[in-house]
Amino acid sequence: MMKLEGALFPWRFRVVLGLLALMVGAICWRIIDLQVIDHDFLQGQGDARSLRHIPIPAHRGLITDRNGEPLAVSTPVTTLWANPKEMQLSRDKWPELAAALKQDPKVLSARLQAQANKEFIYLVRGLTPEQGQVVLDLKIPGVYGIEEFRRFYPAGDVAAHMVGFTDLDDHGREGVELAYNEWLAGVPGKRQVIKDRRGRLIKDIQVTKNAKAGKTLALSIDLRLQYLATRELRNAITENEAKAGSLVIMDVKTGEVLAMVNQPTYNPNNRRSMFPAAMRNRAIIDVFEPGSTVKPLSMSAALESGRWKPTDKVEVYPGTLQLGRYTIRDVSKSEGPILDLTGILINSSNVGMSKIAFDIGGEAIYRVMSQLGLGQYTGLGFPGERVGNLPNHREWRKAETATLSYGYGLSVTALQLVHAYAALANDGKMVPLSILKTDKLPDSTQVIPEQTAKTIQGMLQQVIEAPRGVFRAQVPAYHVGGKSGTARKATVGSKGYTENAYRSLFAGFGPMSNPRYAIVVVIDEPSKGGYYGGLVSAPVFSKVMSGTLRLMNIPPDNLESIPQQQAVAAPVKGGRG
Ligand code: 59J
Repeated sequence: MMKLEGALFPWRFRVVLGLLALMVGAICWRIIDLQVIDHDFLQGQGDARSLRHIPIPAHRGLITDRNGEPLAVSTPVTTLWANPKEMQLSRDKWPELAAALKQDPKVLSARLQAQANKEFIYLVRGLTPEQGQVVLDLKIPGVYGIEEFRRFYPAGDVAAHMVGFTDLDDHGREGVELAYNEWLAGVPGKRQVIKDRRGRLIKDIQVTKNAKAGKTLALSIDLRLQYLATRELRNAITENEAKAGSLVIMDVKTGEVLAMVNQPTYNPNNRRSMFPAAMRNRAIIDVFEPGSTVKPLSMSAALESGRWKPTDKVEVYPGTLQLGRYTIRDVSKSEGPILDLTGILINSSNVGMSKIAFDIGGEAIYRVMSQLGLGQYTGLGFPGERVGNLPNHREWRKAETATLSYGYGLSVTALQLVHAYAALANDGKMVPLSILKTDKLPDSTQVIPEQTAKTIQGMLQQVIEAPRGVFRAQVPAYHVGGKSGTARKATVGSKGYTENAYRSLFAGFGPMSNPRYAIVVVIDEPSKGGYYGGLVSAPVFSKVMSGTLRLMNIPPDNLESIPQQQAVAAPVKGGRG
């Protein structure tokens, strides 16, 4: 029998076996050490070392009024977010977090539980950096902060419809914020960092791309006028228990919109105030029948035709005019059976206006209205702008001709109406509209002969200053001109007009010595007491025009109109006592 070699050296065999066993043991130990005991530590270290790019937010450009007053400002804020998955491990910290966030602890834990498999939820956006730091200092695992910018609107509801607002991600949503988003937004930069798996910053390496800040935008509006217009329009709407309203002030020489306000309005700093009705920039997105406020335009067409002069006479008696089944009516009794052209405007005679319209034809009136921008895009570039409608007919029937001449059957925006009046005020020259501050006078187009425009200006001054004129539109110390209008509102859905829903209008300009500002006032459905444009809207025009002329330092051209102040009586020497 052959004996095993090993048997000859039993001690040597045992040593080798022992060594082998030790080596296997050591390897096993190392495996256990890496895979079980130090697993968490090593896993963490590996994940920790990863290179990332994170965006650097770009500062959004400032929006200012024409005098540099801030209307939209970006301030740094901290947004807090959580990794709910990670947060499941520290449930005991949830009440503390809820308290710091001033949130209901039940609501917060319900949210964190419901989103337990998510790795990202917003906790709260747009805290001040100080408020954010207080929460971050709690060092609750799974709670992180991001630096962002947030828009703040110092003028609040006063400039809301003009300026608009941005969404939570700082993109323009409405108004100028939307229309000029590219200009304002800038370009975000990039930063290279080392972050761990959970997004914690380990090391800031370098800025690979600098953020490019957005540019500043100076609007044409004057915040002082914006405040003035808001106050007067709001008061009138409250007093007359009206539904809504708009007011626009224009510089007739530069085409700049100096103020554009609407009621109701909203506060862009408070998303809870954003009801759809409050968010409408009615001055440009609501269209309406302008009624008698277009009579001066029809009158321009009459003068331009060469067939009429201001002193020509028209019979308006008996205040109605039958056109087949359709009756044209004058609402108020005229001062006499026969009126000249100025008298037709003063008495706002639909009959008189219609008779002139039949003579010159609908086409002539259409042409003037169209050239003055009614039913045309203004080119303002504002989101949601409506064009309205100015109908053209190949054959102008009498009813169509008459209704157009006194303001029905067409629809316009308040902005178009003020633009048309601005051209009348600017001696017939149309200047493109602008919502941005303009440095040089833009090119203008002569759309109405200068002499015609000047004659209309004189007639519109009479409309306000004549004995039976719209005296409520008068402005102390200045001569102004304008026209009121009261239009039944067309019924929605069916053809026809409502019995008791009106729109009170006023459009005018001043000062007459050198017209500089045009204003349109629209008040929708005044429901308390009177509803005539001359009663409801004319006083708003008066107050806003008065304030505008003063704020803009326009010298008075009618000092005789204000009663001379009584000389202060000198103290009588040696009087009684
Ligand atoms: C009116 C209209 C409706 C549409 C009529 C106002 C027409 C008409 C069919 C009745 C009140 C009213 C196409 S009123 O603006 O004439 O400026 O302060 O709504 O005439 O034919 O109970 N304006 N208003 N007309 N429709 N269709 C007068 C006038 C106007 C005033 C007052 C009195 C209407 C002085 C209006 C003003 O000039």
